[in-house]
Amino acid sequence: MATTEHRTYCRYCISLCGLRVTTDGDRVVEVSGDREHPVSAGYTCPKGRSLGAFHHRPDRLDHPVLRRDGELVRVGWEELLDDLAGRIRPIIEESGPDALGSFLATGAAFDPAGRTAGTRLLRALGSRSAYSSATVDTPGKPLVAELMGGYPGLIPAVDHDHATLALFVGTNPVVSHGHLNALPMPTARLRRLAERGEVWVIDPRRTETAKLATRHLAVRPGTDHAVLAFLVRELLPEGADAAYLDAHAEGVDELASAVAPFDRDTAAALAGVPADDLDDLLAAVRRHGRIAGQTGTGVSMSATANVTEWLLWALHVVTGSYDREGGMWFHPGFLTQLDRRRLPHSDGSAAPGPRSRPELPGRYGEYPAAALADEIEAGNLRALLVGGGNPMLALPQPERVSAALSRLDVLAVVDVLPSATTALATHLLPAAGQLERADLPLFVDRYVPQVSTQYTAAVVAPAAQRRPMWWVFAQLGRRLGVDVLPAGLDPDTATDDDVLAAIGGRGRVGFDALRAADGPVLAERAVYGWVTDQLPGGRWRLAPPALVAQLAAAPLVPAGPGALRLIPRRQIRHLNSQLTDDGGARTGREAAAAGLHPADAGDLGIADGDLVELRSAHGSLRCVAQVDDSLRRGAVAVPHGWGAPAVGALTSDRADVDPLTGMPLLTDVPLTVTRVRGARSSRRRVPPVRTMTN
Ligand SMILES: Nc1nc2c(c(=O)[nH]1)N[C@H]1C(S)=C(S)[C@@H](COP(=O)(O)OP(=O)(O)OC[C@H]3O[C@@H](n4cnc5c(=O)[nH]c(N)nc54)[C@H](O)[C@@H]3O)O[C@H]1N2
Ligand SMILES: Nc1nc2c(c(=O)[nH]1)N[C@H]1C(S)=C(S)[C@@H](COP(=O)(O)OP(=O)(O)OC[C@H]3O[C@@H](n4cnc5c(=O)[nH]c(N)nc54)[C@H](O)[C@@H]3O)O[C@H]1N2
Ligand code: SF4
Ligand SMILES: [Mo]
Repeated sequence: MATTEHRTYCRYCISLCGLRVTTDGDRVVEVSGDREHPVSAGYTCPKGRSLGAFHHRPDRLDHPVLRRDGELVRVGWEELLDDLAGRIRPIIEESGPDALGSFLATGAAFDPAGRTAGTRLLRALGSRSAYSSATVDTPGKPLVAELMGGYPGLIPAVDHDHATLALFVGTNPVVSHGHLNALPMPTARLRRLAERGEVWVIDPRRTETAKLATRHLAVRPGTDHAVLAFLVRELLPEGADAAYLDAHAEGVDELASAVAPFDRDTAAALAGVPADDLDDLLAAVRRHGRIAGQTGTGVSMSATANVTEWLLWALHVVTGSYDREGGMWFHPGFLTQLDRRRLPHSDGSAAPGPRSRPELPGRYGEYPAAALADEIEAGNLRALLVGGGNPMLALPQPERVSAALSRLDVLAVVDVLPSATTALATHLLPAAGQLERADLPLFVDRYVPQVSTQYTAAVVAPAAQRRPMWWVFAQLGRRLGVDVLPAGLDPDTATDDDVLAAIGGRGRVGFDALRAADGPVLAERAVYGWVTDQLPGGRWRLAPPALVAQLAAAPLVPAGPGALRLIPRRQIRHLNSQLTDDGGARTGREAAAAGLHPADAGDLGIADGDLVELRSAHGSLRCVAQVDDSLRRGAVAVPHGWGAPAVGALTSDRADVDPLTGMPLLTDVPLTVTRVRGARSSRRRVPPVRTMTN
């Protein structure tokens, strides 16, 4: 058997694990971790290892498909693109360019050529209706970076080589492999941190990460800000890096007033943790002097997302931990090289939202996804291009989203597999998957824990009629009379490499050298000291008025302390909605269940495996209960991405939206849980959630 071995990297999550893929002709016969990879060193998770199976899945989208008189018809690319352009053209003529929108999400973040083409298409046509998953994931993070540091793209990264005190707030990297800080080989990296010093985890669940930590604070959901405000309050008079603050910060007094209400007892009562634990954490910060802390979706999806992120940043600035060894460095990106540029400054102000939701903030060239259904219902958005996203299961209120998407004149979906969204498509465009295209991690290389990148050639040629997403958008653009590709490239003749060279050719190492390396290239393990000098006026703004106001408005005592609250969680074998439907083969050990603390379950007369109904102010769903003693009492953990239960039914894109970012609140949602009567007899035991972490 003449087999070939390829070096590539996984594009499911931001860890970008290095892979060795063996092919035999057009068959992928083996996928394993790349032991020589400088960041992932042979590590992979079950998702990455399943990429060979993914490539050959019988349900992969292979042919362009058109919905004609309600029937799905397989057509050729020419016919599909001509039809699509022919339907979009009159919509733009009648309703203006904003009537054409895009939703480019997780799958597109890992496909820079495709995402760039999608963005350029919309821009060239003059449409402002760009949406993505970033506004249901983490909009508070760029906002805080902008308000405090003058630039939204500042991404603090844990100094894994020197930090002695690490703090993980609302993130479970052992399962997720990180939020904006990737953690490939999470167990090994966390153990190394814990051996060197202390690792603290703040999470209502005793997570897989918490189990590797030295300490765990099981806070009440939505109250992280209280813990951080308490720390800042106590550190300002004792434990702050006064010299750093004098030289590099403004607003110290305003910050001190803002956190003044969060004394030890207030913070402990609000967060629902023993005050002694807060004393211990404070003592740890004073002892270590520096801290390396990061948040995840447990924070970024909450009502207190912005203030928590702000106070974590403030904690770093107050202790002189930012941009310095032993704390957090800022990731300049291998390809983006922010450390070699002059950063433009901005102040966090927003453009108005779309017409139906003008109160929502437009930022970074996008509207919040919370406006998507309203814009369609209002008739403002008539055609939508979806690339690498599944809005049906990512957004609140799936029933409403479904009705809205079904009303569109055009729903064109570029994807690799069928999804809840492709099921509604008028035009289905089969994309080349991650093994079928050359790539560079242009938009995600700033999340990996070192300054490195990797070019990959396509491991196998695109099968069937699958095409790169850049080609799809460029061909559509050509039919609509606009040039989409950079550098004047011709969509009929350009290659993946041509497009990548045009968009990612300005890295530390030129595109040709990256391509010649055909594997990972490590530039530095960390870069310190490039941000502080570039701050507006040379100073961190410690007390942005918008955040001070949000903190002042946050309650100081828990609302309904005994009530149940929905919290999110992730599971190892699927990524959002991807890989949840795997013919049962690999996801069998994961349950789409609602986790409940044993005492809460007992109070409600619920046993493991019972069918339960979850109800919030926004909707309800039914699923199986899973009694789980790793949860804090009151927290009900429901994973997202499953079609049933579609947890979005419990959340709202209208009622519960953060005013500064337009982020729908997805954690700390009040809810009731009841056993569905008569269901016990048909009770099915849920297999235990076994976390595979390698
Ligand atoms: N296996 C897998 N990996 C993934 C994904 C996936 O679906 N599966 N999704 C990817 C995506 S898109 C993202 S954005 C990242 C997210 O990465 P993470 O943010 O690390 O996501 P989670 O693992 O859900 O961790 C969130 C944690 O927050 C906790 N939490 C909930 N509410 C609160 C709260 O109010 N306060 C605090 N302190 N904690 C809270 C939850 O218990 C949970 O442990 O993961 C990525 N990686
Ligand atoms: N209630 C609740 N809701 C949530 C969350 C939560 O924790 N709780 N999490 C939120 C978060 S963090 C996020 S990021 C969003 C996720 O929102 P999305 O990004 O919309 O969700 P995914 O399910 O990851 O959808 C990715 C799609 O891309 C496709 N895809 C994969 N690879 C490729 C490719 O190479 N090319 C193309 N063209 N397509 C590809 C997949 O098949 C899939 O259909 O959901 C959010 N919604
Ligand atoms: S952790 Fe898993 S999904 Fe993420 S890059 Fe590595 S192999 Fe892929
Ligand atoms: Mo996300």
